[in-house]
Amino acid sequence: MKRKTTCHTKQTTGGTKQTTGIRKAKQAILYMLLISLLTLCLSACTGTEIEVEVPEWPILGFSQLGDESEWRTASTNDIKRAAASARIQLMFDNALQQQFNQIKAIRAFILRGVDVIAFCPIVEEGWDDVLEEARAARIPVIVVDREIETEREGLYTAFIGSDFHREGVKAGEWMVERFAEIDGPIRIAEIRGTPDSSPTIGRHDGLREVLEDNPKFEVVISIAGDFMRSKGRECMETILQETPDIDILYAHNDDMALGAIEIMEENGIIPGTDIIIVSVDAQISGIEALMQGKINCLIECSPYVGDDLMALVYKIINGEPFPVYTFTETRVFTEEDDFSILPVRPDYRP
Ligand code: GYE
Repeated sequence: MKRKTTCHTKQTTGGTKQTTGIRKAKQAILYMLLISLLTLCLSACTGTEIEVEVPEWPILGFSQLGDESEWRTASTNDIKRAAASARIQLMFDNALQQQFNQIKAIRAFILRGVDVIAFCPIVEEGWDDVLEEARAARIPVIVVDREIETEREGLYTAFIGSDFHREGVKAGEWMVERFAEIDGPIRIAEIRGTPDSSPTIGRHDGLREVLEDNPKFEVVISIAGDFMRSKGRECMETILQETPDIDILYAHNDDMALGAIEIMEENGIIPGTDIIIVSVDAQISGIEALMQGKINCLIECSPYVGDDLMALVYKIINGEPFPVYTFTETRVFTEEDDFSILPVRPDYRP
């Protein structure tokens, strides 16, 4: 694709990691700068406006839901890196945990006439109107990370993210195996993520599905922690006040597990020994806690979908066949693993 331009040429990129992608993006920016400089010199010398051809990058409007967790930071960095590497111009918006900010950002992308819109929906419901607007503007929409719930057909073009129900099931299966030789009742405290979000719903329901067949387990308390470390601390304080006698803590993400661990340690409880801890994400701090024996089991949820997302953007724009649903892998890492095989984060693919 080629775009005619004058001295006012402008391309933006995101991302800061020193990867091959970033190097390529830097080269591209240098190239653009050189062309702009050359154009400026020529027009200054001749007094005329000169047209040069520069490669046109597709524009992706991306609405990130916030920056509540280590997972989210990794996701944002990965999207920015992958866009730069794939030569996609990223219009990035951080909605600071507010659905109305995401809706506003999507409307701005529609007005701007971006090529593709992608967004990580903070909650499952409430997207119909804005997605109808995108459809009316004929802009394809990719739902990333979390899922949406809608009665209407065809409101989005593709989904890329994790299977949260499967994560809940894997957490439950690990608990069943870990406590196979131990008589019940086994008392579980659950710290949930953001209410009405798809990871919270999937991780909650997936666990329940397994526990239904294993009645010796009982979820004695379940409270929402919004996927934040500070809220994990608050939730653990409540748990210790209301139901101190628990065997397992099941946290819907590492950050909340780590907040809860701080409170346990402040109260003389040994995390991973006095209370068995299972959490979801397997980001770097979670992996470190697993290696220190403070977390017993991590269910992986990968934020690294950037490269697949950018490939999808190109396929959609070019009218090529593409997968409508792409799910990331869900591995289980435990205290019994050989730590040398644990993933190194960020695990950018070559
Ligand atoms: O598990 C949590 C984050 O939507 C899968 O959101 C994501 C979740 C992730 O804040 O850490």
